[in-house]
Amino acid sequence: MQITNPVIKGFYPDPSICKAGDTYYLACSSMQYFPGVPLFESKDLINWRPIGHALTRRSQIMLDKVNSSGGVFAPTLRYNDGRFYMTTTNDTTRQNFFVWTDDIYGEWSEPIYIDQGGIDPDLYFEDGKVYFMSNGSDDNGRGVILQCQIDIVTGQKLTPSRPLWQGTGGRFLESPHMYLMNGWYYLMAAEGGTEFGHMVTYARSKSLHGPFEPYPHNPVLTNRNLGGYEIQAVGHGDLIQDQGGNWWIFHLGFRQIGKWIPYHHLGREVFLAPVTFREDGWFTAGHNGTTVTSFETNRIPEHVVQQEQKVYTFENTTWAIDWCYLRHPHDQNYKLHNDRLTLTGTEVTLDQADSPTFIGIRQKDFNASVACNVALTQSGEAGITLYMDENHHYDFAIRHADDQYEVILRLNIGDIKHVQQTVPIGTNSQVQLLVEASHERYTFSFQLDDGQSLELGTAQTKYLSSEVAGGFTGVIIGLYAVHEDAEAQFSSFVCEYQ
Ligand code: 6LW
Repeated sequence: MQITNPVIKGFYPDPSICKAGDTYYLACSSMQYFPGVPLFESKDLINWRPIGHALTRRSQIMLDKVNSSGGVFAPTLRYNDGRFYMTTTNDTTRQNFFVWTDDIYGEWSEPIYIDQGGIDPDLYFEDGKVYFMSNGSDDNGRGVILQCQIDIVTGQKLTPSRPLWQGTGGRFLESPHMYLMNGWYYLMAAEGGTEFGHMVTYARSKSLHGPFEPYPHNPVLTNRNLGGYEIQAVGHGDLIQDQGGNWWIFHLGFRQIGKWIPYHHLGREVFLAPVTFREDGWFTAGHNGTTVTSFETNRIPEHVVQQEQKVYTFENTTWAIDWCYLRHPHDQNYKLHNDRLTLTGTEVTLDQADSPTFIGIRQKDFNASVACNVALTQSGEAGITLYMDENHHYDFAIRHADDQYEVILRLNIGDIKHVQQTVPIGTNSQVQLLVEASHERYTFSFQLDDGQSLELGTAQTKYLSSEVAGGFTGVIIGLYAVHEDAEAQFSSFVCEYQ
């Protein structure tokens, strides 16, 4: 069958995967968004269904005023002896912790902290013992993977943290995962940074504690030499063996806007590539060590069809699963119904690294049309924001000013905050906002109840990219209300991908 990448689209970085019975589960990082650590399930490795999050309670994760792209970094998801474990870093508080659950569709435990620094923690279970790894640095400041044994009940360290492997010399050695296969321990990691130089490297040893011998042809997977190719920044992966015994790597990458437009605004997404173990015990990954947009494979049964949800509405999504808030929400400002949403604004604006009244869904592909009815019942401003971070967002809204209403398009690109257009709409307090997204541009228009419609202008997607804004997130289609007297009703939301 033909597999098309990415297998999970939109801002879902740092995938980690495990298997329980005949089902695969996958977790991603979530930075400043809440709930934290989105979870997915799949029966065939190709079709992934979102099922919830690991961090759903304030007590599990401190997100108050965390900087954008701070908060929840890369997780590792593991299943051992009937129990799921998820370990991650709160990069803002610089704490590593894990949570566990016996029901992945339910709630997870309170956090159990581990006194080892670094990011990208990993858990490895063997013979009743549990080993914890994260990245760190040695006495000379060089990146190294650190390992200690922990008590899985208390999180207490049972051994000192020991350096295991220094990688192959690429910058930002991170994302360690440990696997045992046919008598070899494989220590896989990422190097090169999560941008265009990203790569997957690995080493192996006969002992869990090393010494680790690097794969002679590292990096085993990277797209860093595929200039202009749509998929870039391939790295940070996790291995899984399928029911048929085949190995795969799930990893992050991003899709750049165009061949000569090396920017990405959809965030880091989840990609899949085959892994093949050779007779000498080393493994190769991808297609000539790269990840491609589509490939043929006979490893997945022919009857499996790769499906994709193209339309997202209030009715066919679940608030707690598909939507997210900026940091911890003030619950009283959100009324979530099946077919409509009521938001109450506060003084907190979208320009602050705080928690404005905002609920969003990831932009999952380049070409999309978004429509939503917005009715403003009092003063203030409410609408749709294409949100990268507090300094980079395009706001398209209805606003109350001088006893009249207007539609406003405001572009926020770093220090440049520009009102592109305002159109007075008299006493109309309700509009239908429409956004057409293509690879390179967003086009904004609106329609009034009497059928009148008007285009407000366009804006380039690349100014919302990570290359402009910095950070590790992607564009979220946010519905928002600002100003403490603002109350707005949103209905008939449709986001349709071509
Ligand atoms: C993550 C690090 C990375 O923890 O990005 O791609 C960081 N790699 O490993 C944030 O997601």
